[in-house]
Amino acid sequence: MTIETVRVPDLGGAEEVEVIEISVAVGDRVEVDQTLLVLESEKATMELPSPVAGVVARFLVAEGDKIKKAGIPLLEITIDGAVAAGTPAETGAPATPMGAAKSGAAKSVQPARVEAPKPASAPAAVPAADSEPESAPEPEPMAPAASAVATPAPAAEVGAAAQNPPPAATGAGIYAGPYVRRLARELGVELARVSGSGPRQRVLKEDVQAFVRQRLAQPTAAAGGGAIPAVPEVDYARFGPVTTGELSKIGRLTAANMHRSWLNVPHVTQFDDADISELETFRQTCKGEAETRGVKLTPVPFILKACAIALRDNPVLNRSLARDGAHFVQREYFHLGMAVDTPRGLLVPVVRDVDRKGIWELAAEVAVLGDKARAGKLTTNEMQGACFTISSLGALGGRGFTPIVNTPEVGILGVSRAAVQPVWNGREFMPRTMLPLALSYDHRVVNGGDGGRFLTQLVALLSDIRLLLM
Ligand code: CAO
Repeated sequence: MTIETVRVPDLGGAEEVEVIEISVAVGDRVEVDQTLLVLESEKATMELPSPVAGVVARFLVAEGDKIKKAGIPLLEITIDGAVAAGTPAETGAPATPMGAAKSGAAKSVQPARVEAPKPASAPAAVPAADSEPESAPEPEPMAPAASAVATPAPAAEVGAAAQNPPPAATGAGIYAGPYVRRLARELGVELARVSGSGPRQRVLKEDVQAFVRQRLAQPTAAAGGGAIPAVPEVDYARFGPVTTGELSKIGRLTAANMHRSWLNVPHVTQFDDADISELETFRQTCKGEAETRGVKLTPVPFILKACAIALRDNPVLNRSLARDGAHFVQREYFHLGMAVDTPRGLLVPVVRDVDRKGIWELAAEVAVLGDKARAGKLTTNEMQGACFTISSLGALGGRGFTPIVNTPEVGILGVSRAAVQPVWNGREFMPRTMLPLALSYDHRVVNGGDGGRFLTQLVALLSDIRLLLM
């Protein structure tokens, strides 16, 4: 039995080196020059090559160990031809890494300062390509220490491991020094996506740089969710007279909110028309009472009420996605946002507990909140807590539009202008007042079936307002 002890080489003036990576495992067959472990000083990373061919018998250090002296034994290798039964455990060599007494049977090999008989090609420790530049700051701690420990392995275990060697422990499972890890972190590069060109696929500084260069050179569309292509700057004045102006504060906030929703929410919009002929007839009959009450009765309060019922019966539309993307929050209340067009921009006051309020009460609240919005008198509280939003452009016109979900809500109803249309009743065309509806929803939470059921019920509720009482 011949055992080689591999020791810490000359530290080259460094006060301390750290074992930052153990590149092989007990039982691994190693060849001459194969990297055994990686040491890092303040300024350089050194891969320690094997001076002999053989089987790794045991480690006398673990990842994260800091070594201050050259000559400290690091690991032992059973040289080819030696019998595995003579393991270090039997030689009585200590398991503790620092200052461990060397077995008399073991030979000592220091790659940089060779003392023991060695193959002709006894290597010297070479600074790895990812050596930290002079100007680089103090190295950061490595990824979590790996499971390689300096415990003797029984012979049987060595044999089994040699047949089926475990992957070398590297903490995160990727071979890369702290400098490379830090570089990757700073550049936002996921190391797992970089192919390492170093020994044992070790990721080098050059690999990270090449990865970034390649990504930057890729067309944006192929980047798969990377940057948004910039809109080219246009000199409008070249084509005619122009003036410039500043967006209002509300305008800027709206732009930011819309952009956020547009980018985060996979939108689907479904369309349907509600036959509101009976609703309109009923509404006209209420005009007198509306005047008495001093309230304008428009279709909006009916739509609010119908939405609250449809939300109650289709609770998926009354959810929000939790930040972790794996959970949802189910709201048990029914507060509805109502988009209001104001001279200063779009505002969305919230009508609370719509399910518990009657049509007159809702009509009065819609008028009050609309007036407050236009007068710039809404409080922050009056604009918070919505479950779902209604955007009614019915008074303005238009046959349909696709509203943007007001995330983290998951649904929004766009209401367009009702118009009398010929509708086939199976025997004849009848003039019916049809209200175009568009339901946009967050497809991460709401499926087409959920959206379809919600919209179908909404259409039914508005087509037969007796159902609003149920
Ligand atoms: N179809 C036909 N007529 C409609 C209608 C519809 N869908 N909705 C409302 N109307 C009628 C009303 O009945 C009213 O007419 P009458 O006085 O004859 O009854 C008239 O249009 C004006 O209504 P209104 O706008 O004063 O009141 P409202 O309750 O319909 O709406 C509010 C209130 C606050 C929703 C509305 O004023 C508003 O600001 N809408 C704009 C919303 C918006 O900007 N959305 C886009 C957001 S995303 O960019």
